[in-house]
Parts: sequence; structure tokens; C-alpha cells
Amino acid sequence: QVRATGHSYKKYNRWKTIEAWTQQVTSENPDLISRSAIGTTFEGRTMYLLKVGKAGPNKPAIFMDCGFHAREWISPAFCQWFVREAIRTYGQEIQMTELLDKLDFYVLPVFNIDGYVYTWTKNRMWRKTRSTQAGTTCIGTDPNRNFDAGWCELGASRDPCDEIYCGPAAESEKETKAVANFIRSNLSSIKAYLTIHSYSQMLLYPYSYDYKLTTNNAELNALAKATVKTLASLHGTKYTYGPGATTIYPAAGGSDDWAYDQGIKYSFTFELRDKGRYGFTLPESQIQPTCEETMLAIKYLAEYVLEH
Ligand code: ING
Ligand code: ZN
Repeated sequence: QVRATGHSYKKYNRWKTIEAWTQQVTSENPDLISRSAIGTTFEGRTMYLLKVGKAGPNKPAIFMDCGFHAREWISPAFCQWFVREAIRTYGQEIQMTELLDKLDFYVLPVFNIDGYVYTWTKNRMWRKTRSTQAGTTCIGTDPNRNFDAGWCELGASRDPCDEIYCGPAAESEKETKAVANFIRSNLSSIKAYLTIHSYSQMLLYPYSYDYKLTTNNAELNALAKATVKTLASLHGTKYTYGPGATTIYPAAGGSDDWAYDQGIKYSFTFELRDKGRYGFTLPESQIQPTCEETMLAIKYLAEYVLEH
């Protein structure tokens, strides 16, 4: 079987390789995957979105993105792993077969492609986008401070030189606009929003822009608790969970808060391995165990969403 050049699920792949993989995996699995473009990045790269699921009428959907922050390499690795597991286990395992028969997963393998490319070529620790603007030589906006949810009010910076710069306006970044537009256009089908970051082993839910609690806080808390228990069942990896503001730190403009306020009642941010020993430079030897345990969590969440 021909593979996208140099692509490996057990290695970190450069963008060119991931881009070729989106094409390959789609053409090899036409009954389960379709690919669309939802926009282009600041530097002109195409943002490919994979729709994973068996064709059917009026299916609910789960939106999942990876690679918001450029240096969080385990995140795009997980989105690729998820797609492979979906095609590998469909028709083989009851749970995945049921999930893909009854719902669609929209998977965005890399949100911040320009930043990701920059971490491969110039600076491994880059976080933000790579957009420029008049009046400053500093580059990039934090995409997870750029959504229209209490925008720039808390835990974000108005200084373009800072790592948590919220941007000149909400949705100023082309990448943010593309995802927000796609979700707004598909609100009637999207039942859950999942965004994959690293690191710190946490499962977060709204709100982060305020200390207030969501109307279904008790449900989200119980669901998060059961999800992290499922995740831990494989390798014993311990996650903490709770509302973002009190569990990690207050931060406005995050995508999970924005999605929740659009009416998507199941909205979560995953912070994958580890807890700081390797941090963003998680060794490739941990891709497989991290992705395997995270798969259990995502499938558990998806099944819950399907039943509610
Ligand atoms: N953590 C997230 C960040 O953007 C977060 C935490 C989650 C903030 C949800 C706001 C909303 O800072 C990482 N590691 O990026
Ligand atoms: Zn992040």
C-alpha cells in the first residue's frame, strides 16, 4: 500500500507530510472520509478539514481540532492517530462502528499551520500564529485568545509581543475566522467541540474567560470525571479536570468557551501528556501510549454525546 511520503503515525510529521496524508487517507477511504478546505492561513496554506463517518442523513457531528499552538506537537499527532484508528477499527470494533454509523467527526489536523511550520524550521518553542501587522515588528497572535468569548478581558495581553496576545480584534486571525465560520455554519449538527492541546494532563470545560459556571456544570463535571477515569484505565495516566478558570488559569478568548456560548453544550479542551518532564518536546516514544489512552477518552465522550 502506498503511503504519503515519509508519513508515520508514531513520529511527528512535518506539514508537507501531513498535507499529503490528508489527500492519501481520503482517497484510500472514500466511504468513510471526505476532505474539504475551510480557509487559508496568513501565509497562504490550505486548512484541510476531514469529515470522518459513514454517509447518512441528518447525522449529528463532533468537531475536533488539533495544533492550535505550534509547539504542542503531540496534538496534531493525535488527530492523525484518531483518523487512522477510525478507519482501522470501523467494521472491526463495535464501538467505533456504531460511532461512525451514527455521527460524523470533523477533524482539523492542524489549526495553526504557519506556526507549526515555523517550529520545524526556525523556533521549536513558537506558540502563536505568524501574522504580521502595521505598527509592530512582533509577530503572531495567540489563537486561543482570539475567539469572541470575553475577548481580551482576562488572562490575555494587548501587547503584540506577548505569547498570549489576543490580536487586534476578536477573530482577527484568518485561522480563527475559518474555524468560527465553519462552526457557525454547521451549528445545527455539531453536538460537541473538542480542542486538543498539551501539556499538563487536564480535561477542561467552560468557562475560562470568567469564574462563572455553565448551566450544565454538574453534567460536564460528571462527564469529565468519567472520561479521565476511562483514559487512566490503560496506562494509569492521571488527569485533573474542571472549569478552565479555576483548573488551569483564567484566560479569555478561548475556542471552547466560544463554542459553548454558540450553544454547543459539550465543549472540552484536552491538555495531553505530560506534566512537564518533557513538556512540549514529548519524545516520539510517547506518541503511541498518549494517543491510545486519549482514544479511549474521545470514544467515551462521543458515545455519551450520542446518547444525550
Ligand atoms: N493551554 C490553554 C491556553 O490556551 C486554555 C488553556 C484552555 C485557555 C481553554 C483558555 C481556554 O493557554 C495551553 N497549553 O495552551
Ligand atoms: Zn495550547
